[in-house]
Amino acid sequence: MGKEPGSTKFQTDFRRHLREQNISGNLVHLLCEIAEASKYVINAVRTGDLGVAGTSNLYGEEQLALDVLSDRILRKRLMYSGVVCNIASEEMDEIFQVTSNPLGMFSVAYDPLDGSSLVDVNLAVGTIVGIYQGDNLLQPGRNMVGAMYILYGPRVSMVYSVGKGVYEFTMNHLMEFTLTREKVQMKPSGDIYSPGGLRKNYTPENEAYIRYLENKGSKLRYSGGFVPDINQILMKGKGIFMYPALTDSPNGKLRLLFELNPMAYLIEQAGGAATNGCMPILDMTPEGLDQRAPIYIGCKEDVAKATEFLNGVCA
Ligand code: AFP
Repeated sequence: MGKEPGSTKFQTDFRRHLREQNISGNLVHLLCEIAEASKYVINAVRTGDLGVAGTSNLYGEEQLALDVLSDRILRKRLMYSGVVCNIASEEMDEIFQVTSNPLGMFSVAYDPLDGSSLVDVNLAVGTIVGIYQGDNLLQPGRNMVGAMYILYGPRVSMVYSVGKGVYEFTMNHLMEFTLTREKVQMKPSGDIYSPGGLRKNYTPENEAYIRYLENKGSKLRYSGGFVPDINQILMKGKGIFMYPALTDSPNGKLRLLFELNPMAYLIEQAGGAATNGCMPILDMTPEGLDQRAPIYIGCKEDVAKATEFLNGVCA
């Protein structure tokens, strides 16, 4: 939940809001460039080719034309922003160096279109971005200087934080992002759960936690899209999302750099928590671009309870 900004004559736009946050001009510029790039991604999602691109990514997953197009839109925007030194994308095999001089620069890790396979059944998808100062992308997520996602759903919303709380902007009919929620805050616990992965592959510990949630009356809400599923928990301020360690994939499915760190940063900024079952996601040091990790993310008490049930069992 968050404070709805008072109705003001002038809708607060993103750049004006950022300038009021007393952050560096370079970071304001970077965040605005990403917001601008999302408008071209929206156009691609709405009208683009839904076919396959005939290529595969680092994980050997077939890339959809939309994945490749969205990645190219974001990468070009970041390359020419003048404030980015290194780029890592879920759709690229390695880090892309824009400049070797990290002074005053940022490095960006992003998933250009998470859940892209959902576009052809008209379900919500999103862009996820994590921002680091300097040139090191393989540092713990706790060192990030900002994170954001753009959710392409019935409405287009953008949620960001630079460490001073979580804010939501919604795109209006002129394709401008205007402030719709300030200082989003999560409740201590909630009644929604988003259980990723095949139940037949759950560990006994995770199975026990799911049964606990069901017995206490939590409602299952799962779309298969990380961004809309997290957004629901964040904006309603209640619940927990998990993509756990599975018997056939002990590190779960989701990627630490491109999916988990940015969302963990935002959820912690809103008073929630995110763990791999043993330690906070943001304290993990990525061993490589393709590192995956189990995740339990959402209300603090729900995440703590999950850790209790897991009893120290983690990848
Ligand atoms: P795609 O990006 O390959 O569509 O996967 C989406 C995702 O990475 C994430 O958005 C979802 O939370 C998760 O996968 C869903 O995975 P399952 O399909 O195994 O539930």
